[in-house]
Amino acid sequence: MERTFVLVKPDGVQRGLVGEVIARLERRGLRLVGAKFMAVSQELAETHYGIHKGKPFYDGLIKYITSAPVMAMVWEGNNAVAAVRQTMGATNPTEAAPGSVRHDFGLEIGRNITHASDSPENGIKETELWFKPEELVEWSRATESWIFE
Ligand code: IDP
Ligand code: MG
Repeated sequence: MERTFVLVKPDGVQRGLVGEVIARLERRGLRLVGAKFMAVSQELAETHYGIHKGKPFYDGLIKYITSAPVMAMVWEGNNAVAAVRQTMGATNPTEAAPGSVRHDFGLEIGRNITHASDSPENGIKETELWFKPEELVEWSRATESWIFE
């Protein structure tokens, strides 16, 4: 089943939105397989956002993501990557769909509350970067067949 890596970024944590983000993903039907509340090292931040190195917002982005704790999570489900990106909304909160997390709680692209993997390949890559295998839990819910066809 597809896995995607999700972060509640420092602004989301500071603003007390960890529970809100988790509640939305749970309600959507996704299955939580890993979670940890943690500080982000400079090295981890630079690896995670390596693709953005050299862009004008890169230094600010690294500063932002290392500025306070984050809630790192892995969620699982059919089409989990697309579903979570949709629940989070477009990168720029003023372009995010109404009802999405970034729309409902954000105003600026540099304070957009969450991260979510943008492809199934990156879902795997980012999960491996942030979590050790033993930190992930394989389990199933009694409701599984009412959520997955
Ligand atoms: P994503 O988080 O929706 O995948 P990306 O384009 O991968 O968006 O950018 C990573 C993160 O970098 C964004 O979530 C946002 O926090 C930050 N970012 C992207 N573009 C800008 C910008 O123009 N100014 C400030 N921050 C930006
Ligand atoms: Mg991205």
